[in-house]
Amino acid sequence: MIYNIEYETMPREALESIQLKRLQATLSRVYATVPFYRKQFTSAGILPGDISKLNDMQSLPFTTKKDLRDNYPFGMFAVPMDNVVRIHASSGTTGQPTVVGYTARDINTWSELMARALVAGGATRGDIIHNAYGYGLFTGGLGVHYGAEKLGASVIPVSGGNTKRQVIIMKDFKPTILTATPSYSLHLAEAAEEMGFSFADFHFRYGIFGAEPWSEDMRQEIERKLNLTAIDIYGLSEVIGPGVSIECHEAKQGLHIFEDHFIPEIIDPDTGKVLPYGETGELVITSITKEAFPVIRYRTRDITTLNPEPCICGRTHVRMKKVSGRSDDMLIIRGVNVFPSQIESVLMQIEGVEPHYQLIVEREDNLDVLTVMVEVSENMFSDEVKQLQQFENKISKDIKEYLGVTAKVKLVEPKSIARSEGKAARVIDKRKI
Ligand code: DLL
Repeated sequence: MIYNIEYETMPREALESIQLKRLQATLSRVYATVPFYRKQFTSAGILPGDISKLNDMQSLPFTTKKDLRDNYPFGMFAVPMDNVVRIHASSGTTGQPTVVGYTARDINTWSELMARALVAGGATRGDIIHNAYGYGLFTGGLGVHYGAEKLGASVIPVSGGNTKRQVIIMKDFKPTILTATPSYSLHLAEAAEEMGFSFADFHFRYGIFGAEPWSEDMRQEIERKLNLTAIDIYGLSEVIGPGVSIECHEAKQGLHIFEDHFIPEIIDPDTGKVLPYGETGELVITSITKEAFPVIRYRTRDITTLNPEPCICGRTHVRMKKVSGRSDDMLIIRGVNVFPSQIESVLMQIEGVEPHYQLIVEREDNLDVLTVMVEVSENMFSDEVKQLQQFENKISKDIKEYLGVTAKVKLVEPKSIARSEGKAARVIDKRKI
């Protein structure tokens, strides 16, 4: 099923003509109302009226997270506070949070996009959605909530945390869709098992997971452990929250970006050059319908690839590949570039390894040392020390073979790595402290 047939299956030409109109209107508005954008355009020698075709936008300057921080808290808002009905913020790991605002119309737009997303991910009006994304300043909880209500599904606003109570709710209310971060979904599965339940006894059809990178191998692990079909949803607070893009359950091959609201580009993160479809680089997004907090050519830092091929689901919107990581999450270990998700992929292919791991990076004698802490299954951990050492060596060898990076592997007791109720902290980079 498709929630908004007209827009989601619009032929390319019509879609691009809408994009151009909306882009032009957004540019004129931000130029008139946001001093930051007026300054940016002026220093690039561009007036909003100069943009007469979509490609012209490539001459507009990028907007970065630093720009948002410099204008903390409300400096990037394009409407007076009177018109702002909601504020969210992303905590970020360093420095000031990023603050975003929504008008009543923005909330409507977001709800529609989330309703579309839920339907693409397999939901219908008849579903009961167990929404374990955090409610609060984080956009996940309320984003899914409004979309679910717009669709007419039943939403359980359980939020993150109180994990045991969540298991009881799953058993008693019989929800059919789970929405959570992938890492929290595994925590829920583990808690259910500890309480003597299994997801096989629950009623989930689909899980709609996002807010953090998770590899294809992690998807398989989740589908196996939770007995559901796992769908990837992507978004970021700066652009709207969840609902920028989602996989369709029909293909599960790339995430459709709602292009009637967002214009995506892929750039080379080092040079800023726009790359053609099919090439991998940093995703840049321009929002073309937002009122309170529009962003122009926002550098997401997320690494992906765009695919314009038609999709079996009938949607015409371009698909982005599963995000492999953020350019600022990329680890450089003695000169070798590696994303945490690549290590995750290697780990998930090894039998006896649990989907809980942490990467610790340190510097010893001026050399980078990567330690991979990984949990193993109960029965494996009770094995002899010698066997564990052999297993550590095998994992280390696999990582070296697949990724070319040298890592120390440390097997740790089951359940000893901290569980998250939201986004998992996969990397501790002591070089940065
Ligand atoms: O994480 C919004 C969201 C909520 C998306 C619920 C999906 C589901 P922020 O807290 O601002 O917003 O974090 C945004 O999280 O730039 C990516 O680096 C990462 N991210 C989000 N979704 C995915 C995903 C929400 N599906 C940042 N795969 C983004 C990989 C993701 N990374």
